[in-house]
Amino acid sequence: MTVSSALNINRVVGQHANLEITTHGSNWYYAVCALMGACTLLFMGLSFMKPQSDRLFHYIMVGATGVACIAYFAMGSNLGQVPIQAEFVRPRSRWGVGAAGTREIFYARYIDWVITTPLLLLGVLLTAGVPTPTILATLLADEIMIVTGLIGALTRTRFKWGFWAFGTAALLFIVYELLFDARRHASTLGGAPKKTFMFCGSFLIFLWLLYPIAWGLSEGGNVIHPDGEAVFYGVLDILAKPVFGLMLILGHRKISSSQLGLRIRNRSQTTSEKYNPSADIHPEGPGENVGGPAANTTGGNTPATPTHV
Ligand code: RET
Repeated sequence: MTVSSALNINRVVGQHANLEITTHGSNWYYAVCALMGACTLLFMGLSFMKPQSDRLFHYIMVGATGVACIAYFAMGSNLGQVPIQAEFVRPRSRWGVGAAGTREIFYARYIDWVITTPLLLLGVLLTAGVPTPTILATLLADEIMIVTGLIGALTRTRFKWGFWAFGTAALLFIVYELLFDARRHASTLGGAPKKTFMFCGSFLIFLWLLYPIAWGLSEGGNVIHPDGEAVFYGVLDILAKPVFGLMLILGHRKISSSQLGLRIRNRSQTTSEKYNPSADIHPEGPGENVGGPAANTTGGNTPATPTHV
């Protein structure tokens, strides 16, 4: 039985591909939706145990799991998808594809990722104390990676692999940035920020490199069934959001925002104090590493020059 026969709404709203998720796939998507929702509440709850000025990383994760919860609700309901003619039609595949013609492509997945993957990256880059312009460049690469992945998934012909290649190049840039530049910044900070960055950064790199493989087997090569695609991406997303989020938030228990070069006002400060730019003058002078923590060359845990956030 396909999900569409289980859910009447899809007789009206959803478009049907020859190859689409079954009720098993739909149930799995709903289960991940529930998990993402529960984690959103958990991260919200944990944020209330910290002062408002130390909640940035909680808010980042609440945003990431909250958006994923909605996307998984859409996918479980067989919505946010469109039938696309498969480039490789596999009438009798060992992996259960076994259908000709069109495959169900969930564009909702990419709308989730285009919003949430920059949040995950931001969490890691801020932990390492990377300067703002470099953070922006890395987030741009991330957006390019997701948008090219979406366009490739919606493409019928072999041109889809061109988009995959652009996306993978963008991912390699992100990996380079984390492995070389961000790692150096984290080492300058030392202590808990360095430890948290190393832990979360290497986990992120390992996981993210598996996504283009999942894409190649599902939207790209039409090798695995949409139910298999649901499990592959679902497991990756659970590791990349709830599990990664817990690691990041726990890692930040002993890190203050000022230690990372961030300047976040307290509620009391907003009424009684005005922002004083002269307090933020960077030792390297204007134009260099705008307020970023790389100025902290003393090593160890000394607070870096704050960036006004
Ligand atoms: C695509 C296809 C194009 C090439 C590349 C991709 C990489 C996607 C990644 C997604 C990460 C998603 C996360 C989601 C969390 O819920 C778009 C699949 C390189 C890395 C972390």
